[in-house]
Amino acid sequence: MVEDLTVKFWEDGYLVVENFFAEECMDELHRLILDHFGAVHGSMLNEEFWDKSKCEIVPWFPQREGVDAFDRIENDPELKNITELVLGAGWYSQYSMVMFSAKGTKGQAWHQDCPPEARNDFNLNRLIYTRDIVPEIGGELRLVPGTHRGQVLPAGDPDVDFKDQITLYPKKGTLVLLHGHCWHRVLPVDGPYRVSTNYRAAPKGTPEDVTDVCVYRNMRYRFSTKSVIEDRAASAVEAD
Ligand SMILES: O=C(O)CCC(=O)C(=O)O
Ligand SMILES: [Fe+2]
Repeated sequence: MVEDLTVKFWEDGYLVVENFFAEECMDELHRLILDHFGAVHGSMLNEEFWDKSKCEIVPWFPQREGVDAFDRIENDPELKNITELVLGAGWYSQYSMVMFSAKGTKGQAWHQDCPPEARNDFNLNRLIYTRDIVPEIGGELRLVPGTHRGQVLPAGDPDVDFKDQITLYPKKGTLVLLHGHCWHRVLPVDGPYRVSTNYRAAPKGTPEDVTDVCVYRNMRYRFSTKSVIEDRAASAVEAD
């Protein structure tokens, strides 16, 4: 039952629901994503471009550009229902963001999307995958279950392994709900490219800019001013 799933979400800080979205819908969005990145960056099937470009993750906000097909996920009654069960009444949608990573890019280092000290201020990542995440391509989603309860990501080497980490391989049509305070990262992309789309939401009363400051193991970074607001390397301790 969907209610049981939300209990699981609050225990673990994440939840995976396979086959949440229809294949045809994923195919349509995937085509639009490839069209967009192809138009912006030249032929994206030209691997040399990606090999030479220094792009890591390239974001795209399709709903801000009026690409209506992306509204379909936003308005999906099942997605609204599970979001409401997790976040409670009055939650709101923040934005949808497609994240594109080219071959040879590093993925994302361990982070929390927003500072965990304000326990009630957090974003909910509602991640959808329009293509399978597979070991041959890379870009796996790695996280440490249960770390969403106000635990700050320890300072230290960005490329560490944690004892209790798990690795997810979401399939096309899978929904992953992930608490913004839960420690997570994206592994390097070895295959041609990797795509995910995040429909971020937040509980009632959460500041809209809650994800402005991201916590990495070596720093806290403020996106709006493009500045390091805390150098954490100095306070690094060995992680387990
Ligand atoms: O692309 C993913 O699988 C997760 C990306 C991420 O860290 C996020 O959306 O906050
Ligand atoms: Fe994140």
